[in-house]
Amino acid sequence: MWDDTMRDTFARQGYVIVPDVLNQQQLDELNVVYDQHIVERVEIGSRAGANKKIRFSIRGRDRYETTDRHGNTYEGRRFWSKAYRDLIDNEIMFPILEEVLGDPAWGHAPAHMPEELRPLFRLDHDNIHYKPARKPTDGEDKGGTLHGSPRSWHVTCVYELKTVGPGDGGFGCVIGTHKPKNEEKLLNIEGDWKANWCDTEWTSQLPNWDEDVPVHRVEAKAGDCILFTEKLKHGTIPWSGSDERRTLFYKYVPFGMHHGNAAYDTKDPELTEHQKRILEFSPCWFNEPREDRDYTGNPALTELHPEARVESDPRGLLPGMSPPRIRLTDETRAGLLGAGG
Ligand SMILES: O=C(O)CCC(=O)C(=O)O
Repeated sequence: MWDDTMRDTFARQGYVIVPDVLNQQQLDELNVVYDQHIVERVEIGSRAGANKKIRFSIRGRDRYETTDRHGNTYEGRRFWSKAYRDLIDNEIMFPILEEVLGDPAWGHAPAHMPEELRPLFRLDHDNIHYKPARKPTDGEDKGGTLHGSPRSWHVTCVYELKTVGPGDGGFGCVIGTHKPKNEEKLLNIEGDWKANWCDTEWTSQLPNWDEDVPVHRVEAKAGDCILFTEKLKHGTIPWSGSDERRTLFYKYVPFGMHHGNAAYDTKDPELTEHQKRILEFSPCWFNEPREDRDYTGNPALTELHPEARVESDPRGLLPGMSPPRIRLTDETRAGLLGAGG
């Protein structure tokens, strides 16, 4: 399934659709749990007087304090069901992730990461996007602004639980902008291109848009997975589908490369050992964990990998690709530079 044609598409566009990743039974199981969650959230929304723009995530799950085998403590989150847990290491997506997060040529893993650590990527966080079915008389849906940067280092699996058809909205992106040369074309467009990037009933693209960086409104069947690199400029297109939008986002990072650090319940007895490994923080890091969190209870997150460097060597990257930005405090940077790195 993951062949050179798909690799080329992913390298050129910054995203690719991996078809038929989930079968009907998996979809049914995921949708049953989704059904229960939607009912809960819609009720909360209407009590609070909120409009029908509902965006929610798995954050509502129960929390548990846990400690992993490296001594890190988490305020962990539980998954809803086996079907959701199985998405962590979905058998079709896993080998693809292993390659795009492990091979520094793709620009996610730093080039100085030792070979044996490259397969050890991690689930950093997950999101859910939901939209109710819309009628022409429903009010506006604003959608979202473009974000992503060629120096990002995370990769997302977008699972569609219902088909997204032509003109429905949902995931959109500006193809090729994961490469700095194309991103530059976008940055050079005069006007607020972040907000005005797509023509819909409620939004319009800037008239001076550069045709070299076209917007894709991505359609996908229920069960398909849209794989995209967060280097790519992407965002949410307003929803106008006559059916609901039900989308899951699983966001992965290379070993020791921190992003959002959701912190999962790594002791959940229902997780497999393999899944636990993918959820645990790496035992040491190549970029600094987030500055806005307190990691004093997490020994691994204060441990710099001995091979850490201030920059990832760009030689060996696929054509046009950018190395990951190595996020470091000034103090760590100075320390590494002082040590010659
Ligand atoms: O599919 C979407 O709604 C866009 C999602 C998005 O912007 C993100 O995951 O960062």
